Amino acid sequence: MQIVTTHRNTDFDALASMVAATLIYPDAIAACPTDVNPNVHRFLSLHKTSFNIILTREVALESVTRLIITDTNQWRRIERLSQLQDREDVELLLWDHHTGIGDIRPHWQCVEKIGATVTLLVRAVKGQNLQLSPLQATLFLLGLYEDTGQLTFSSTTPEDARAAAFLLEQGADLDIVVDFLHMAYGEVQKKVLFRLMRDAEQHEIKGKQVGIGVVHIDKHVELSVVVQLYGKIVNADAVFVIFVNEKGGCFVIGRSSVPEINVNTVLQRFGGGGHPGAGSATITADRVVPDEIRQEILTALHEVQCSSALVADMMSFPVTSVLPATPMHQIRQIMEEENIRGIVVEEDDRLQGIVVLWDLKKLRLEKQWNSPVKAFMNRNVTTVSPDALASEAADVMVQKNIGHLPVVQGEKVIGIVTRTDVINYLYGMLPA
Ligand SMILES: [Mn+2]
Repeated sequence: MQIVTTHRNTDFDALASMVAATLIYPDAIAACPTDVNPNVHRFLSLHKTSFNIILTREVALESVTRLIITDTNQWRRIERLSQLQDREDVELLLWDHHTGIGDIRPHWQCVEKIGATVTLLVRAVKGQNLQLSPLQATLFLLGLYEDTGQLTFSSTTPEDARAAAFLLEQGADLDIVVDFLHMAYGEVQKKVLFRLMRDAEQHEIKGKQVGIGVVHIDKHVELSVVVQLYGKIVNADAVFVIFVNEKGGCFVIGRSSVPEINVNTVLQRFGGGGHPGAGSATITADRVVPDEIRQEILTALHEVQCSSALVADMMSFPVTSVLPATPMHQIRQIMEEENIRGIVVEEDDRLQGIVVLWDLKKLRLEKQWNSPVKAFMNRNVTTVSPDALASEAADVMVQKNIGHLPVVQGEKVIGIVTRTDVINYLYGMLPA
């Protein structure tokens, strides 16, 4: 009998590695320790029947011929099956990412410094072209994320990230992953969270809920998870927390879950940055008054919100387009039927020109209605990129007095901005 096992206080990397090993060694049975971590326990109580897992105490020790150990190199962490350590007729295999000194002396091993042990097994799964079920992929991703802090721990390797990509391709369910991953909160984080709950202010800015807090800390710890959790608990669209250290310096962490609030833009004012959804800024000026920073964030939020809408947010699509050979009478018909004043002319997915209602007035003779649109269209078209600011597009249209601004990505027209779109934008009637 072949047995796979793992360490006591089984975490997700351990459980995932054990289950993955049963794919690599199809004749092996997974034997799980009795004491597993609480979140693993919760996972197993729901999914136990989906995996073929027994308890270590159910293993008939005398019939074991091969023992595959995952995620530990120490016998003392192995429940019951450590009794097999001196049996010469048992072949020992080890898969682990702990490179410290251990006392397990395997006959064969795959031990590497890598973010998660399961990454090593995913490598073997890929190598053998094995297909994973979405449930297996989900469990493996849980293990991988737990041991790498969602790929943020410094122990994370590029291969861990590639393994995560592979598991997502295999159908790993991120909702389930998030549900079972418990972030590790230390005492400092708990204190910070408590103070935020007690002291942080809630503001409503243009219909969005924003939490802003100031917290004094004397120890540098991982704080972004707390900021994120606080935002979730108070159901804020965005949160900004100013951390003040004992030297008087400030560190701001921002998170946003709505496109209207761009954390990167707000924190750039303080020399920081990041992404629209997450960012930070370190303020090292001599005199830092947290309350001034708080005020400036609020000011930024009021300003940024009106100017941060992008062309992609305001444009109309799909765009009505025709081929250059389309006769003018058809252009007139389309404009009437669709009640539009401008039509884009494209060929092979490339913008060739634009024809607007005004152009129809150039036609003097009846037979001209049979001429192709390319004879009357405007070839010198002003365009805009979808990630330009909405305000920029509005400025261009006002300055050039044009009513139609095609939105172009590469050479392809993906939308159009009309005067109606600009008016809706200027009067704040963009869809939320
Ligand atoms: Mn591990």
